[in-house]
Amino acid sequence: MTETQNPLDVLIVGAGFAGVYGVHKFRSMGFNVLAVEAGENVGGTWYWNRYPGLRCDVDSLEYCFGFSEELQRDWTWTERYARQEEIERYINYAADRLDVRKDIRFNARVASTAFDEASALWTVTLENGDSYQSRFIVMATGCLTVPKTPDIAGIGDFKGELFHSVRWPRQSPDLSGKNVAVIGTGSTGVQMIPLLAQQARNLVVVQRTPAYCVPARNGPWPEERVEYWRQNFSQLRDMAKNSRAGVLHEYGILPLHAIRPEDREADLERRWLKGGPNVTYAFNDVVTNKAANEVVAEFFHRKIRSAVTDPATAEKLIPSGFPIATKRMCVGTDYYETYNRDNVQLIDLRTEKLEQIEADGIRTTDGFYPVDVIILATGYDAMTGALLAIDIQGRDGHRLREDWSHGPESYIGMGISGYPNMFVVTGPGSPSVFSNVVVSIEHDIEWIADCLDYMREHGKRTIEADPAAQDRWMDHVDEVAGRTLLNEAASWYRGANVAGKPQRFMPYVGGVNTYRDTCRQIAANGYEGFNIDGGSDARGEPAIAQAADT
Ligand code: NA7
Repeated sequence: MTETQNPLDVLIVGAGFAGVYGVHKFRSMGFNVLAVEAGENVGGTWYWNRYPGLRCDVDSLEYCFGFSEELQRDWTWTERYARQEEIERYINYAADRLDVRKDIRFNARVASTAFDEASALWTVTLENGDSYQSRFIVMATGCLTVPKTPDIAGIGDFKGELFHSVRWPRQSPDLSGKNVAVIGTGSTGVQMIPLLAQQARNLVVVQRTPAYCVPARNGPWPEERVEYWRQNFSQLRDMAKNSRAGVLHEYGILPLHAIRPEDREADLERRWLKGGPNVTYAFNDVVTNKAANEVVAEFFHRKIRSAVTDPATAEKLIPSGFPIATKRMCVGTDYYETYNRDNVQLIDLRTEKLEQIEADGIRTTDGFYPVDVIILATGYDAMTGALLAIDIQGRDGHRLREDWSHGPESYIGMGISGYPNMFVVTGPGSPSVFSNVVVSIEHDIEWIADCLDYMREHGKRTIEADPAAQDRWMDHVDEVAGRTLLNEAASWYRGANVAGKPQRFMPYVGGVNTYRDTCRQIAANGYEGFNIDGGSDARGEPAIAQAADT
């Protein structure tokens, strides 16, 4: 069944932060827009994820929409690092205030999208067979939505309860009195483990790679801080947009060698006490200079040794084999201290091999750990997982799954050669997850909106990334990552956490500020690097109806 007689102007896939803003923005420009969303409600990552301890690792005052003074003024964040419930409530508040739900179809998972050359229309087909036609599609599918389930021998034989953090039940299971195992010590594991340890009878942590965890020092926002943000929001937001990561970190401006050793230590200590990832920005060369990196890493190692009572456990928790800050820094509360509890055991897979999961526990080369519950905190098929879950067919038989079989390729993260009139929000090749993702989402939606407006104004039919411009952009993405230590870690940023996934550093790390300037320049030069085609579609109508007149 085709749901609409007349094609839509814009169909958005996903109703997280990007989909909610996209519906509002494009609709306010007079476009006929619809979002389709697999979940029952808005929220995206913050709808699907609800595991114990889940918080955002960006300050709440910054991790929110910045385009509307009103939205900002009428909402009060309660804590420095907002809990999932609060963020989910915030997105629902924004969706209500912007009245976007009427243009979102929920419980609608997209199975495929196909571009038709003759009509220059996309057909978007849902899993239930319903389909829509649209002139433009905007993939707002999110970077961290598709769970990665590990292929561990015997996992199917486990007779207890098995949960994945990304699909945590709405009714959180009662773990009190149970023997629980957590597999994974990334951001998710680090947030969950201290809370699970308080509930469970025994907690077994299966660690493949130890985490670098900075203390959150979370707590209620002082009223004057909230008020300061309320009064100065636009300026502060602009500062964030013009920063390296889209966040108001305290970016060190000097390299390691320019700072005296005693001053380095004092500054690291000050930043550690302040909490949050600022400690990894103490020098401006932490991710580009091995010596600077090691100074910060050793500072962390000392902190771990002083937090953990048992020296053998402390050694197990000390990361090795990758530079600090080349995997996502974890932000936690009492993470290392949790290993001082009598009911917590740590399996370090660097020294002990996981042989298999059995009906009632986990067997390693060192012994058997009986458990009633296993929680997989094993992460996501990040950045490309949600896009490639959809069968995307572009021009001339292009299929994204094939085109990206050697790794994702895009032009400024938003356009892909072979896929006209399709835009990706926070796609690989853009700062995306290497930034405050809400700042990046807003940028991308606004850039796409300007582009749609340009297409309408000039009566253009299709816009598509030029293959040569895309190649040059990807060389640049590789080159800026290559100037850092970031390729030295087997991180999800590189796709290294998913077996068989091609490895390429996916986010653009040249800086949010630089990226925004580049995108602005591309638009100012008439969408340089994109091929723009035609004046009308096959039926002799302008590519986008002059919706401003309606
Ligand atoms: P991450 O950061 O990908 O962490 C997943 C963890 O699970 C990590 O410690 C993995 O070890 C571990 N893992 C994955 N597969 C296995 C198997 N087969 N056996 C043992 N351990 C395994 O995901 P998160 O959900 O914690 O966080 C993702 C992002 O969400 C985070 O960075 C924030 O941006 C928000 P590995 O490191 O791969 O050796």
